[in-house]
Amino acid sequence: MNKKLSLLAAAALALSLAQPALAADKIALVVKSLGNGFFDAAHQGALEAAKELKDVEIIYTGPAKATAEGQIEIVNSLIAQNVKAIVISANDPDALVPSLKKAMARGIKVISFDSGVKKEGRLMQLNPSNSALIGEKLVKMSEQVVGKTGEIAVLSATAQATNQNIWIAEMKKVLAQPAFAGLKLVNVVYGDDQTDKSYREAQGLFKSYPNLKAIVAPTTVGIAAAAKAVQDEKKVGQIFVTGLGLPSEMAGHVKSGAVKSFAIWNPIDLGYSSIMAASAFIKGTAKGVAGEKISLGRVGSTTLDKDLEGAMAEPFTYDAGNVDKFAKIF
Ligand code: RAM
Repeated sequence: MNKKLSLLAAAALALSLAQPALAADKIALVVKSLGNGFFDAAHQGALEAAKELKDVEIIYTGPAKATAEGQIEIVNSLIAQNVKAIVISANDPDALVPSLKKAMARGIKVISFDSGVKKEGRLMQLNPSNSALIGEKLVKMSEQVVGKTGEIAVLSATAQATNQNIWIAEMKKVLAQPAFAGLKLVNVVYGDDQTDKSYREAQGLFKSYPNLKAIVAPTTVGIAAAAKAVQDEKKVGQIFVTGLGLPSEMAGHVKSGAVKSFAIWNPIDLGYSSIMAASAFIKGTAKGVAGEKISLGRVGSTTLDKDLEGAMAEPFTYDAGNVDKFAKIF
């Protein structure tokens, strides 16, 4: 090699060393709040998707408490960090729209999952399952423990949570049917997806409604806290708890008898699917139009409806027969 050529080769080598291989696309997974086992499982699925996609880095983030204000701050800082996509489970359907619109105006692909934002604030919403089906399941599981007549109460997450509010509205539609006329929904209270507040709200229900037969908690945090309160206050057999829970957090409560059955979809798959959908938008293979089929990798695909929403899978029911097996997974 002559001197000129070797100098060129050295320069080329220096350049290649200075410029690392293509930087990974940053996808932010913004959850309702940190410290929630449901979102930890979704994060696990997100990491799995990133590994499969190879060129993706996950930024897992969320506020300490499930508030829209906390999420707005986070979204604004993610815009400044130049992330490629934001995947959010929102604490409010409306409040986040302006900051998410700002993100989209800067070219960031925004999708909501689990708890959605209004259509104008995202390219699509990935629902874990069909909302009407979830509402019906919650009522049917209550009927199983209460029987045809009795008082039930809902212990929800936050008052503005999009997903819980939709499920409660669906429950009310089912309860309005003549077949469920004997089930009386006496109150809806909010534990804000905090264990201590949910526990206190459950205790409050025991006091206010001495004839209460079931607490239905469509939140993994609320259902575990309510079941513990039932156990601690020695109300097993008198008040049953049902709703949406994680097998890993509920197995002990099924054993205590406070819970007969509960439901959930696979949160790992939900996190995985959300990142796969976000990646399709980054690559430009997904556009976000009604009727479009969005690929969710190993989970399959979902078709967007007129509101640009798609669903992942059906909820699965857990009881003494299968809870231990799934408790090892999520
Ligand atoms: C809690 C959260 C989440 C919800 C589950 C069922 O972890 O509120 O949004 O989907 O419960």
